[in-house]
Amino acid sequence: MHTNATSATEGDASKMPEQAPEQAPEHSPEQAPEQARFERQLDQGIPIESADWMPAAYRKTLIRQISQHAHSEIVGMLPEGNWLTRAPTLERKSILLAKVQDEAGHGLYLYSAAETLGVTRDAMTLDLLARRAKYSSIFNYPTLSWADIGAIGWLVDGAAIINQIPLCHCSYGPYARAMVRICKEESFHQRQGFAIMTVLARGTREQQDMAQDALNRWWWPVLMMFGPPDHESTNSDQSMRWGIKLHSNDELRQRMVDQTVPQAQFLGLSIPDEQLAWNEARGRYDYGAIDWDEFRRVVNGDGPCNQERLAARQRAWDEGAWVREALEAHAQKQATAVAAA
Ligand code: FAQ
Repeated sequence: MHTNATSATEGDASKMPEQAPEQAPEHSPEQAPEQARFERQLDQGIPIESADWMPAAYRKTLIRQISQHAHSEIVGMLPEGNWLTRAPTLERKSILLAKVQDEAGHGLYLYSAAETLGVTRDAMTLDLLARRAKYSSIFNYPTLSWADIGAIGWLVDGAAIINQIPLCHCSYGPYARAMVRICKEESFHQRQGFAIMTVLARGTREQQDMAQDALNRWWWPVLMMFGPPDHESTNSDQSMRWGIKLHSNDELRQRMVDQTVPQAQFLGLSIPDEQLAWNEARGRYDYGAIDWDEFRRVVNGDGPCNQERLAARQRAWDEGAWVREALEAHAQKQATAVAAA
């Protein structure tokens, strides 16, 4: 394990643009005009671009969130990849293959967006492997049946869309622009998941049971995807002031419940929550208590598949060493040829 590399979130000082060194105080008196311009841009909804001055803490928070998002997309390929060789038909197999490849693309756009902030993809990957960076808790759960592929598309991509559509309007331009295409593709993913669930829900008794079992196992972990309850969310206040987050964790979670209950009813499946009830006064659903101990355990490395997921990423990193070396050698050869010319 390569734990000696510079942490992306701690910052690789040699790669940080000069105007915002990672270790600098929030802003010096000389930077007051820049800070004022930054605030003005936020107030007027003008995107912050990579060459603009930005507070070091804003840069650091973006690197944390975007890199964790990128890691989630890449690690998220693993549970679904598990079913590529066992998809029930050739058509389902090719659709799933396209979806998993889309997730790889999302990871790449997001790593690229984070790189505009002065970190390298290698540093971000090493942070993941050294457990300095997180990825979404949801991908630490196993895919036990084909219905889980339907449930992931329907629920996990459904949650991702609810969380990510607002990010198309977040304050950092490269992140916002990456999210536009990602959200379009996630919508297709959500549809394909719902299509799988529809077939199962209208199928044999055994298929209906598979669909219900998948919903039972994924429902609560999906609600946890939105992050801890607002009063425990350490980053929300600041991130919302900066326009990196546009809605609170609890608000987005509530939208997920409200959107999904009618879909489950349409499928004839029951949400595994006895406290779930329409609240006429609020115009929203009330739902039961989430097991936050489970969430903390999974985020801290003790979920059903954490070790397996990180081992897979470590293997990919080790086995890809020759590609990185070949690219480096090629770049050096090109540079030498250009210099000679
Ligand atoms: N898992 O203060 P907050 C997808 C951490 S992509 C693990 O509320 P924040 C596509 C959080 O990092 C899914 N850790 O944090 C797909 C923080 O720790 P830190 C990923 C979590 O950042 C579908 C601490 O808890 N989406 O599904 C989680 O303001 C199908 C305190 O929390 C994104 O990344 C969690 N669920 O809000 C792919 C979207 N929740 O870093 C394949 C962008 C919280 O301070 C197949 N990210 N934590 O050490 C966000 O919107 C935010 O980062 C949140 C968390 C909402 C995830």
